[in-house]
Amino acid sequence: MTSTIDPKTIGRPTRPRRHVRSLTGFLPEKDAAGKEKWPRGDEKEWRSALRGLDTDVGSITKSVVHHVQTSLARQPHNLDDLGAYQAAALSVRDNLILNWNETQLQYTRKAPKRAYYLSLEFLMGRTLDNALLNLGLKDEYKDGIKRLGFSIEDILEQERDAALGNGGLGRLAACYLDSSASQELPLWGYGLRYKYGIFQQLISPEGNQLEAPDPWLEHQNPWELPRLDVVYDVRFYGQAERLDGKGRAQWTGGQEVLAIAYDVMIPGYGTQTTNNLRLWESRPKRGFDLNSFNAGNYEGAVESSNSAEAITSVLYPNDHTTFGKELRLKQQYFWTAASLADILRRFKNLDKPITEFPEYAAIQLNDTHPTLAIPELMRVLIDEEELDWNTAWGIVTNTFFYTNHTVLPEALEKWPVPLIEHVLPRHMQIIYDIVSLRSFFLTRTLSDASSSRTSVERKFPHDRERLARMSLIEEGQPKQVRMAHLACIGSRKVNGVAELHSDLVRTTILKDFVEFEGISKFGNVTNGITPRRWLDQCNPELSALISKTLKLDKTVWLKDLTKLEGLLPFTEDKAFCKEWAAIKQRNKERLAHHVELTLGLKVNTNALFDVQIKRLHEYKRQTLNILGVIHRYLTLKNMTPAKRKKVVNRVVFFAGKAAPAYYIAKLTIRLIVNVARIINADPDTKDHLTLYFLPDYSVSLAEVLIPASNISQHISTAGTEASGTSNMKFCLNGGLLLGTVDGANIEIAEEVGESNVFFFGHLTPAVEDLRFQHLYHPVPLEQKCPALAHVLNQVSAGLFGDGHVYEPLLNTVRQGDYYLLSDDFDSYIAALGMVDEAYSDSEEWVKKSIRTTAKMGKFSSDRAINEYAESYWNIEKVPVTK
Ligand code: 26W
Repeated sequence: MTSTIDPKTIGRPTRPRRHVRSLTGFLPEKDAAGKEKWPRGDEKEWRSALRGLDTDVGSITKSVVHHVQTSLARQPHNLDDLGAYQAAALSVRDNLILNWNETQLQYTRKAPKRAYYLSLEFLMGRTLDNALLNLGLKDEYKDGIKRLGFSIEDILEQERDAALGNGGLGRLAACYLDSSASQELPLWGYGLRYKYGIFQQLISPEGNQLEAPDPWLEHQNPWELPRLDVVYDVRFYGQAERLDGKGRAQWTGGQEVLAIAYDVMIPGYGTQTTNNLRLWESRPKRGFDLNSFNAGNYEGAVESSNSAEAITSVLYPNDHTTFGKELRLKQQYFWTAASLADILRRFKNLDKPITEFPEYAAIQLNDTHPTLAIPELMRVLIDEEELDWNTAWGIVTNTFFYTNHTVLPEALEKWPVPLIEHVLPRHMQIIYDIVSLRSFFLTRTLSDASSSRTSVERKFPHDRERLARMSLIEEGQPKQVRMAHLACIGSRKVNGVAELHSDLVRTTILKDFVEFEGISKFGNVTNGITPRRWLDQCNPELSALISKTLKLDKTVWLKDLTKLEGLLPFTEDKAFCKEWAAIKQRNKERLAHHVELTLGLKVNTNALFDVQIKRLHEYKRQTLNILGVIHRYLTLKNMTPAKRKKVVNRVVFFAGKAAPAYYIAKLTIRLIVNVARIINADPDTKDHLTLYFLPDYSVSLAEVLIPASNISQHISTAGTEASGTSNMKFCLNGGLLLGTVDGANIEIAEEVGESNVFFFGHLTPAVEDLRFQHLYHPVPLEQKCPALAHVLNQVSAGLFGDGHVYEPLLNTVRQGDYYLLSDDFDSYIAALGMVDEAYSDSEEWVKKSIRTTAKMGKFSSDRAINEYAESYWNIEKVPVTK
């Protein structure tokens, strides 16, 4: 893409100017009768050619071979599994694109209100299998490819995960894309096309996590469509001069970067609707700076282009900890500015007054990462559209919606004022204007835009602390902008992601705003998961058994998951229970096979499979789990062989990445790996207890682990896990939940019944007091929890390698114990005992498993997305009809 320098533009303030005229979003002209005219050429010729794709096996084989020859330039003799995957993917892509065209044309025709999901992360995983299932063509492609001498299983393994996310937040965004398309809702996702996704995790023999880049784009990506016709300029740095008293300013100079769009097709399940995920890539506006080069400044010549490309080069691997890096700030502005410019361009095609913008666009902020969209829209409306401040603020606060995903203080983003002033001078001006002059917390409606006094002062006169607590600016060296406060006041509604979490958002981090703006603005939308990927795709046998038993085609219950309740009566059907248990056993053997293949280790499949897979974080308490395993090991060691024979054999699986700079999390991985090394080799205990840390956790690995669990652990300190979503995935696949009274665990227990889950630990209200006790009235661990003290001492003593290595980790428990391991240890061990006891009654266990799956209907992401559509975005379904 060579950029043409238009001298007229040098120095003139730029909205992210569209470079090349994009033809999308336009409709055929209409004749006098208002009927669409055929744009050009012979209509009959076009129409006979414009037919859909045949999807019989023969046509599919032809289509795959067509791509082998023309897209890959390969022959049957030099085609490997990767080539066969690429050809099959390109063939499936043809179907997606045709549906995508129809869907986008329909949206342009109907011009409905649309929703836009702004997320800095989309943890998509693999696409081929999901696309085949959503198109309902898996069997056809399975046979078609078989005829060409390939197995669908082998070629599915060739695809790399699109791992453009860290964990829960990113995967939720991916599930919501699947549900929006499946529910035929006009929603687009906007994100970044990182060159490198989340790092690949390697584990050294000592147990150290090592990180390697994830070059997921090294092979052509068949699931994206480069849109070189959709390009925007984005400015950084420079200076912003106030123009007039009306709050307008001119932002000039600095660095301009190009944003290029790549579209990813998002097929709905059992519908032609195929929505869009638009990912932006950064490119230098001026490729190569010839002048610097000619002046011999070779570094300078490429510097600007490197810094431009760097913006979308890599995903920040931090989950829950902000680092305030300039490049991260540039990522956030680059993405929000390009997305807003694109959304405004689409709205402008409707030729409606700008004040009607909120009636045609609802923009969801996925956590605070896209919060700069608020001052960016203000900038465009004031500086470009020349609206007055209050009209602009009214539009902004009726367009945005903000979802909070964590209350952990270290995860709440705060950007240093000097950094924003340097990178985004105009936006810092606008943020200051919001704080002081113009509209700090002005009422929403345009009508009472006249009053200028800051209304917080009016509502809470002389309450200086409250004003300081609520201010967007946190005093200090340097001052910082509280992004959660800006996201809150700039949004029409705010929500948390599970009942308890939304309560905590209302009563802790945004308490002052609830008291100021009223509780109605602060809602809850409990998270969900897509049952297509997380049941039908990853557990096809269970899906088939459910269809057979409910006597319903899966296209019915997969789109109305409450239908699973129809399974409840079958807990009394012996044959069904037998088949249910057999499928679980086969899924356990499939996992064992995967472990043997990847780690060369044998897994005892005649044992209870206990799984904890999620990002490594102290609040998620993988440390509690591994200390519990050591306790079990020591208990087994003290048993007689005869006694050991009576225990429930257990295999424990861990998986999860630690943020590269998160030392304690990495130490936890090292302890887990070394405990495994010792206990798996211990002849006394290895038949009764084994442990595995599976490296490089990903969406694809989760799809193998989740169907195989008997029990999964979600043991975060109460009040710390906003929701959790893997808990829902395990339960949907008949795994039972061992957890704390936290996040969505609570709502899962409400649905499946307390008797089918294993709860333990202190409740949220007790947490603060216990922490206070720890600090001001500490009780020696030996006295408080001898069992835990013994375990820690064994580790220190070197039972699992040099004990000194683990001291920093052990001391987090011995001193402060911020996450209350010492307070929950005994009830945790008791709960593990309850699990053993329950598992020993295999018949009742199977019934618990069936009841759990049967009552998971609420946790479909279709339910969650429909809640957003109805109670937040106010958008309606737009079925794609010919
Ligand atoms: C700035 C660094 C950073 C990066 C990501 C801070 C915070 C995040 C995310 C909000 C962390 C996250 O993924 N939160 C998880 O979101 C899930 C989806 O709502 C919830 O189910 C999890 O409980 C929550 O931890």
